[in-house]
Amino acid sequence: MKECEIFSQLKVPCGSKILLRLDGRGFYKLSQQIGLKKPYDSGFVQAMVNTGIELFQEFSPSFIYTFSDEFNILLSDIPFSGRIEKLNSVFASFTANSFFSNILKSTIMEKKSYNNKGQVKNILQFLKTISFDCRVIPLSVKMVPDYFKGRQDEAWRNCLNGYAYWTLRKKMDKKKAINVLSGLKSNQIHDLLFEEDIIMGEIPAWQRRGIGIYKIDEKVNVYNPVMQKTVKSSRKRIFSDCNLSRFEVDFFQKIIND
Ligand SMILES: Nc1nc2c(ncn2[C@@H]2O[C@H](COP(=O)(O)OP(=O)(O)OP(=O)(O)O)[C@@H](O)[C@H]2O)c(=O)[nH]1
Ligand SMILES: [Mg+2]
Repeated sequence: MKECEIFSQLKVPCGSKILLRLDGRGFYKLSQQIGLKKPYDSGFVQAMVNTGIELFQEFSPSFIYTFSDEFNILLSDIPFSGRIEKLNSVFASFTANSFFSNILKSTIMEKKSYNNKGQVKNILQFLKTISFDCRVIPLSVKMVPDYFKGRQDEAWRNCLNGYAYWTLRKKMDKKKAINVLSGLKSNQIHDLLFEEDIIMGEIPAWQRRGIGIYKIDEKVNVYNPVMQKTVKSSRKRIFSDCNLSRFEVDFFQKIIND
């Protein structure tokens, strides 16, 4: 029967950079069920960042970029000999498990507002359905910056539309809000928000540009027993960057070469 496992030897192409994109399944419904703040819920975002850090600790990629309910993972060494079934299934299940425990911490365990046992049971029941899809995207080295620029543009569109939609929803129903927004150009959305005292340039960078997780050099003092004194050294540490600039080619040259 082994011959029926026709996809098991399907591998990523040799010589390519490999990108994995994971996306939460049905997270709109999840956001409603667990009562996330709109358009951004800091507990949810913290759970995404913590999950990104756990992915980094487990698989040592070059870079992870997250916004909304997605993770973009630029692999360094390609695990499982590049077998696509393994990459998709292991990354998706690892991410779902990690996100489940992180969102549990930032909702039920930290929010004092769920004091009713029935409500907690319902939320727990819903959190058990958490799953992520995963796709494998082979890219040439040259395409890596463009890929991330594309995702960052998507984060920005999400941010602008999210603020506009939820600002309008304070005054009108869903249908009307969608109607008002349809066909508006981005400068018109800016004006609409400006009238409500929301200046998009002042929104936190992590909402406008997403969050990057990567390794940085850190200076540390270590005791050298041979010299019998404390000396300066440097070591790498995982860093979650909530203050990203707009992605440029240079940023990825450093990430890929490190
Ligand atoms: N309220 C709130 N919702 C969020 C936040 N981050 C992500 N979301 C929700 O996550 C959704 C992500 O978009 P999609 O991936 O297109 O929607 P989905 O429901 O997950 O659909 P599928 O991915 O196709 O299964 C958004 O539409 C939001 O509803 C947040 O900080 N606050
Ligand atoms: Mg989704």
